[in-house]
Amino acid sequence: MEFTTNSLEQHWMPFTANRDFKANPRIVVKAEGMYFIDHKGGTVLDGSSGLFCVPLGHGRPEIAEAVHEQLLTNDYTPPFQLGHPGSFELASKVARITPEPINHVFFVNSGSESIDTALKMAMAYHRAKGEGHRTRFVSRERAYHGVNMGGVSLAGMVKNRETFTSVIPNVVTMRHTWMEENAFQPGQPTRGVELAEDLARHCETYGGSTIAAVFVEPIAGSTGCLVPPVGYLERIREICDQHGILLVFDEVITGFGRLGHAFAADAFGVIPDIMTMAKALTNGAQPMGAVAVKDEVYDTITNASPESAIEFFHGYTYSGHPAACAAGNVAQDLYQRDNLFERAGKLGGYFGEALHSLKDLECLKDIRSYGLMGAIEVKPQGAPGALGTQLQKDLFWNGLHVKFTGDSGIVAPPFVAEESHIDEMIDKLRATLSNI
Ligand code: PXG
Ligand code: PLP
Repeated sequence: MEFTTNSLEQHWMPFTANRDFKANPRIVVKAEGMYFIDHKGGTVLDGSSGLFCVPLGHGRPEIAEAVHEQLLTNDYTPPFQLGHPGSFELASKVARITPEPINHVFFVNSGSESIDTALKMAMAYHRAKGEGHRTRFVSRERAYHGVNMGGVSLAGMVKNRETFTSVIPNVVTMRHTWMEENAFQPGQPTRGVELAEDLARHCETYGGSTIAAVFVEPIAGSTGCLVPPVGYLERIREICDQHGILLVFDEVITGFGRLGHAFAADAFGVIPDIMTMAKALTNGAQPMGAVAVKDEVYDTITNASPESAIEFFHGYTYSGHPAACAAGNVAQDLYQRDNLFERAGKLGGYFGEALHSLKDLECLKDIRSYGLMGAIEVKPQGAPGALGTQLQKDLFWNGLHVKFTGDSGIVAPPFVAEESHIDEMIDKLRATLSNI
């Protein structure tokens, strides 16, 4: 094999059509503010905040300087039985904005790791309570919970699991919440609350006392912004309470302001027991995720062990890495200083209307939106997802980055976007989609 510095062959790219990509690559050489610059010099507006993780826009010098300074001062501290100031500071900042009584934060390096961590926390919690017989988990069709084995076991997207059949057992799924009758409705759909009864039926079939936890994305993100029907999350919470089941909100996309509130839990007024988060924690500048839990979950697990013993046998070499904490601390300060969650909520109104203005386009099957998160779903042409994949490429060459998964393009602008950027996104979407 040839090894040259500009060969594309050796890097096996993630979630990418490697052969197609390498034949006609899309290489980003610079990212600044709302835009990418590609290797041909083209300017590409970032309509998806990267992968929903860059709300402050690209290339923030405050973050770069903090990471630089941190690496020179203390590049790495072993996170097991040692600590450094940055992780405690960041945990306090996160706990300050999570709903009460969610006040304890465990650091990981990605959303996928946050899911595996939450699964283990649920197991440890029930075991500490003498309920180790709760071995079943509930998730949902069309769910995305990352790609580690725990997340794949919970997954509801067929392509992410059909190749990988040896997953953890005892996971049952509820139906997803997309309904034809709700198509093109902005915000929360009015119909579909009865879908929450799937959980009651699982409790009846398997016994609620055998279920450890229910995992839901408050808004299913990767599958294309499926907003929960009015009353749905409230009903899921109620059933969990009736049966002593932990409710886990996967807030990897919805966390840190995307919906105009710190978390989806605040936006929908439903408080889970455990929240997983990742994407916007460091503004995408360093890999990092977190799991935040209610005091009761932390206390139950912690107090089940003797004073000097390790209470939870879990952690990663890079949990709470100093550079990631430095980036996270600055990103969290900027969100607060500039009231960016509030800004996301306000801009969300303009954004939702703008996105829904596309509804006359013949090729569209649905448009969904909430806060600064939305999806346009095209009617499939040929194999499912084929058109979506083509559109993502076409949009890029037309100067707009929108991440498609299957036939849904997920539009999620940075919170620092101006209305003119939203207009530019809509114009580019219209121009490209009109050509189908
Ligand atoms: N949970 C949810 C709800 C997510 O959206 C993860 C967990 C996993 O996070 P990591 O950091 O391990 O990727 C995610 C990530 C897409 C897309 O195109 C979605 C995600 C990641 C990449 C692409 O929809 N979601
Ligand atoms: N594999 C081996 C052989 C290891 O020693 C370790 C960590 O020490 C891991 C995997 C896990 O790596 P990480 O802690 O970065 O997740």
